Amino acid sequence: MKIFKYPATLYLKNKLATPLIINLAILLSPNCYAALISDLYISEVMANPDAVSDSKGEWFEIYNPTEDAFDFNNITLSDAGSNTHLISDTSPLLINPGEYFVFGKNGNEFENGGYTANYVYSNFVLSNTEDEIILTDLLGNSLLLEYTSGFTDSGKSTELLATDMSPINYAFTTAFNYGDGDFGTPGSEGTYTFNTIPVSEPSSLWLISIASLLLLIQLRQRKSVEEPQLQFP
Ligand SMILES: [Ca+2]
Ligand SMILES: [Ca+2]
Ligand SMILES: [Ca+2]
Repeated sequence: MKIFKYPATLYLKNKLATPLIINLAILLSPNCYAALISDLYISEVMANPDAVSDSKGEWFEIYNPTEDAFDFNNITLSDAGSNTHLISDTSPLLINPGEYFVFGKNGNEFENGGYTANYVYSNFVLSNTEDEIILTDLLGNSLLLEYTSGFTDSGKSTELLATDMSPINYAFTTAFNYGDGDFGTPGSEGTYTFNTIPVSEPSSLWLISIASLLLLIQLRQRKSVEEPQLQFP
């Protein structure tokens, strides 16, 4: 004799609906990006431009080594002093896997030395001696580069030549010019080739896996309840 714990509709409502809804919500969520700000690299810094003034020509570049896109909206850009800027736009500010993203002081290519800025910040200055670039999300995860004297040189960007953002792994760009003649590769590969690596599993996949596992467990439980029970006298 089959024993049903619940009528079918109730079973669906109580046992299947929640995981299914979770799965659907995750799959349909437009802002489900799994990479963290701390997974990215500050791949290049132009703190000391020569072709134009610092107030127009400073920029820095981010590289995304993960397999997930990242949205810079609601990330705070700051230093250890008073520089602070909340990155915000009406549309997603996406950096896709294996791509570069340029934060610039000035978005006008005829004024900034000739680079394309993906986002223009304010209230943030890159000192030519020592400074910090700190990007922090709402949960406190951060990406930090702290540099001291010797890190900058007039008319040359400083590029990351490894996957460890220690200042000793940065060097001046000398092989590539851009725009009005300063050295650097804003928005593109420089001397070092980064690889895209799976540093984090997409959180969406984890959630889908957990929800699917719950679903499987519940289906198995249902099956065992439905199976005929041997009755002994
Ligand atoms: Ca500067
Ligand atoms: Ca600063
Ligand atoms: Ca570059």
